[in-house]
Amino acid sequence: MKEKYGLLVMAYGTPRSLDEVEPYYTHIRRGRKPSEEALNDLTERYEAIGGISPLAKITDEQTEKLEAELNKRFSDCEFRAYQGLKHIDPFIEDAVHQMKEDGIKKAVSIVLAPHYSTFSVKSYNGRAKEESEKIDGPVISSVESWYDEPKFIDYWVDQVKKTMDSMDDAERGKSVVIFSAHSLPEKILQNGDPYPDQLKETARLIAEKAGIKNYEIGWQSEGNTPDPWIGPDVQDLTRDLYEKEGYEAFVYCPVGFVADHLEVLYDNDFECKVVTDELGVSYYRPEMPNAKPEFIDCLATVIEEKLKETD
Ligand code: FEC
Repeated sequence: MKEKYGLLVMAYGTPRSLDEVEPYYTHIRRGRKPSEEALNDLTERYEAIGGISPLAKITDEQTEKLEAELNKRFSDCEFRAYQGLKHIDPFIEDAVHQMKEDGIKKAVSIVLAPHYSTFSVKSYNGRAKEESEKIDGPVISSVESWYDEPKFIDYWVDQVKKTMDSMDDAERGKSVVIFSAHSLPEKILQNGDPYPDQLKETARLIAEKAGIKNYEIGWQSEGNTPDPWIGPDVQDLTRDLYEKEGYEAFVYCPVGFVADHLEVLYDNDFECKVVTDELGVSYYRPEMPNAKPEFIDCLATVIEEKLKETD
């Protein structure tokens, strides 16, 4: 009989209707209800991208396709996928309980975010392991990061090259690529969090292979809290680069994310575009990985490598 393996796919989660925005936002704020104003602001952002975020559908598709790809690659075990979300049901803990109920003894987990940080990946993996230990659930081997996986780098190299090829020589000569990830409070840096260095390395690897000389690191989607967040923010960076370097085309690559969702469709495609329109320069944003075959192949390779390590 084939060995059964749990495949725990963890992701941020998104409200599936406007009614779910409040409980979702409250969960993000660790149980504190948002003010009326903050809630309206978030609801308006969802409305601006069409009512709800496509993230739920994309995460489902990524999970299903990854399960199928792993079952194709491994003939001696059967992978069964479980989705565990950070801020909405099915929560990470629900997925761990379901695995136990289904008799899963061993599982491998991956977070659909390439860069490790104490705020994100550490908390996803910690919640999964803690719950499993509490209920004597499956032993979970967790992928910690995959920001330098060659297939991930190649995905973005192809996208950047495709974007550059769509420009004429004059525009290409005055273009800059901005690689970005979600900002986090600056206090994470005090304890040597690897997040910023991992983003820098992703950017360096993509730029080198795509032959891009003009590139910068930016941070986006900063939260609405009084403490300082890692910068420069992508919008400020756009203005600065325009003033200091005179670039005329801006290519935004939000490589810290893997799907079309609010933080890309609003924070890049709306907010950054407001700035480029105001400056009279071109806005480009290559396609996100979503559930494209080459990205599923990348995730399956990351899992395969993790399993080799734990054998
Ligand atoms: O619904 C969607 O389409 C968007 C989903 C979404 C993704 C996402 C990714 C990350 N976040 C990270 C960190 C933080 C921190 C705070 C924070 C706040 C929000 C809010 C919304 C939201 N995030 Fe998010 N994030 C997404 C959505 N995020 C909505 C609340 C409103 C706002 O601030 O805009 C601040 C929390 C606090 O108040 O203390 C910190 C990180 C990622 C990338 C890694 C990952 O995917 O886990 C890091 C997708």
